[in-house]
Amino acid sequence: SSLQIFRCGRHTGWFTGFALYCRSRQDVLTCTSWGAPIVWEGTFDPEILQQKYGSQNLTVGLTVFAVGRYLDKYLEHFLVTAEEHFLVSWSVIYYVFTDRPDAVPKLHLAKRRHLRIVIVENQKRWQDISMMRMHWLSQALDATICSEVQYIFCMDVDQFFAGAFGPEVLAESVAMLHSYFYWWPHFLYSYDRNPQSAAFLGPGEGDFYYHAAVFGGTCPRVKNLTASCFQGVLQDKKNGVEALWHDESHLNKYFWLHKPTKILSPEYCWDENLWLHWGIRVAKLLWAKKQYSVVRANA
Ligand code: 2GW
Ligand code: MN
Repeated sequence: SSLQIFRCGRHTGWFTGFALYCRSRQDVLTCTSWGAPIVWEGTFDPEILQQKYGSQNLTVGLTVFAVGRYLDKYLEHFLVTAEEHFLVSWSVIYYVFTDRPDAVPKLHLAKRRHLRIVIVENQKRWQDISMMRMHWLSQALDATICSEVQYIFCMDVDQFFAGAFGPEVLAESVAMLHSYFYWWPHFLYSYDRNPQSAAFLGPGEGDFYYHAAVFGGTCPRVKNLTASCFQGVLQDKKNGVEALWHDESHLNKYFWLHKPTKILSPEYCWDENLWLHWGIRVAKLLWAKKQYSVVRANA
C-alpha cells in the first residue's frame, strides 16, 4: 500500500470516496468500498513511481508453472516478453516450476535478473496441476523465495506481456479482475456454488470475480494465500468434491475473506478475442491462443 500515489476514501462511503478521490478515470471504478485502489491506465504516473521506488533496491519474484507440454508451447514467449515489459530495469527473479528442467530455454537475461528452476512432478489430471500450484508455491515461498524477494507475482504461463507492467502493480496483497466478468452483474460471476466445497460463495457474497492467472503481494501475504487455498483444495478432496474453477474458486473465496489491498484492471491480463473492451486503454498482458486439442489431449 506504500506504493500507491493516489489516495482512496478509506474513511468515507464508497460514493464519496469515488467522487472525491478517484478523479483520474471517470469511466471506470478506481476504488473499492474498502479503500483499495483499482489500477487502470491513467490512474498512476509511471515516472514518479519509477523515481520514487526504482532506487529502493527491491527484488520482485515472478513465478510461473510450465509442466509437461505447456513448457514447449508457452514458456519461452512468456519469459522473452517479461524481459521486455515486466518491471524493466528492476531486480527480478523468475521461478520456473517444471517437471522438465532440461527443456527450459536458456535465455539471456538483463542485469540484475535471474532465473531459478523448481522441480515439480507432473500430475495425471490437469486440474491437479493447476491446484497443486498452490501447494508448490507455498512450499517454495518458505524454502527459498521469501528469503530472496520482497514482492512476488504468480502467473499462468499461457500468456505474454505486451505493455509496461510497472511498479504500480506492487502492494501487500494484489488481485486482478477477470477480463470476462468485469462488466457483468455480480449474480453471474462464476463462483463455486456448491455448499459442499470449501470455495463455496453464497448469494451476495464475493466482491469481484478475480482471475487466478495473476496474483501477488508481499511474501508473507502470498504465503498465507497459497497455504489457505491449498487447505481448501485438500478439504474438498477429502469430501470428494472439486471446486468449479479449481484453484481460481478457492482464490475468489480467499479474497472475499481477506480483502486485497490493490486490484489490477483487466488491462493487466486481457483476452484480445473479447469484442467488448470498456475502459481498456493498454493491454499489458495478453492471453495466448489456447490449443486445447494439442495441450489437453489425454491430459
Ligand atoms: C492445463 C489444462 C489442460 C492441460 C494442461 C494444463 C497445464 C497447466 C499443463 O499441462 N501444464 C501446466 O504447467 N499448467 C499450468 O497451469 C500453467 O502454468 C497454466 O497456465 C496453469 C493453468 O492452466 P491453464 O492456463 O490451461 O488454465 P486456464 O487458462 O483455463 O486458467 C484459469 O483457470 C485455472 C483453473 O482451471 C487456473 O485457476 C488459472 O490460474 C486460471 O487462469
Ligand atoms: Mn491460463
